Amino acid sequence: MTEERRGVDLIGDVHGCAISLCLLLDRMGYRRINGVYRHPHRRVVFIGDIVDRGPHIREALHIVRAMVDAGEADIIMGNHEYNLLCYLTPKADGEGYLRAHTARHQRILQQTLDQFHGHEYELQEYMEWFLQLPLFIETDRFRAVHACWHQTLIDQFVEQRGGNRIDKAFLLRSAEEGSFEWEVMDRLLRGTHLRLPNDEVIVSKDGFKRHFFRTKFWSDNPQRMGDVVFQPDPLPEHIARRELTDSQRADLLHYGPDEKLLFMGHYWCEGTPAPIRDNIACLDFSAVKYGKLVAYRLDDETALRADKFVWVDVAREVGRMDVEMGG
Ligand SMILES: [Mn+2]
Repeated sequence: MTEERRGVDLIGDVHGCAISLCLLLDRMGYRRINGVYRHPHRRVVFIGDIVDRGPHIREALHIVRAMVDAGEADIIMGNHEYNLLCYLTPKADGEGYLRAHTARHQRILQQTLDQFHGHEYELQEYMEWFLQLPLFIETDRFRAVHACWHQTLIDQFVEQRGGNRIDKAFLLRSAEEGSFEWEVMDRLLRGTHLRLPNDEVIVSKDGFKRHFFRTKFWSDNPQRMGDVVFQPDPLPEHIARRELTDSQRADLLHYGPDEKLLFMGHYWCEGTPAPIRDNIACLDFSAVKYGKLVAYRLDDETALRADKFVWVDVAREVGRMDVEMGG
């Protein structure tokens, strides 16, 4: 079977849920051969966010990287891989790090740092690997990006870089808010958002204070803030009812219904996996919050189908994982 005829299984945010990842791969017919999960006529695309929060982050990275190195999978960068890179990369002038070591930032990646304690060399190697991960993938059948397909930025990026990857200099510049590099990483990996009016703050379920809410980039002619919100924490009623201003509307992107199939992660969806629209699917169903680890099994269809989602319900992953950690 030629490479381009292989079916593609796209997998959403793993966040250290390595046992669930093994169960999901097993359920889809992948078998571990010499330490690498393989399928006779399918391959995987990981949508990013392998790290942070979950109980088996090193194991999850090991499984994913072994597949990528063996040509059994591709992976695009998630905002958590990017954040970790920035957290561990000193600024060019040596004054601190690209991502400040604040309590808030540290809390998000604490499990990753803890689980790599005593494996600092391995972590450093993963940082080099993260740095060269593609930000997006486009094939004749589909597109994949962690949070938001922004065609204008992607076109500019490809023109400037001749491909879909950053490098160290790009990473350093991406720490400067407002730079082109910052905008690319922010939009593609964190998505679009709007500021809450009147300096209001939402406290998310996991205790983070937020001045912004995450927005859809596919709404057709939205009128109110409630029409574009896309996150598990609902907007307070008085904010949801608020009319969008022209400039806010101009900031929202529109991924049209006739565009290529698009897969993303990132958004902490809940409930039963299904397409958002015929050509858009989110594969993040909050695995690390005891939701679902989700895959979409893509073949030759040109409209997404609800019956092609596969998932495992994530149980509390306890104990040691029996994963070969060599290499
Ligand atoms: Mn995520």
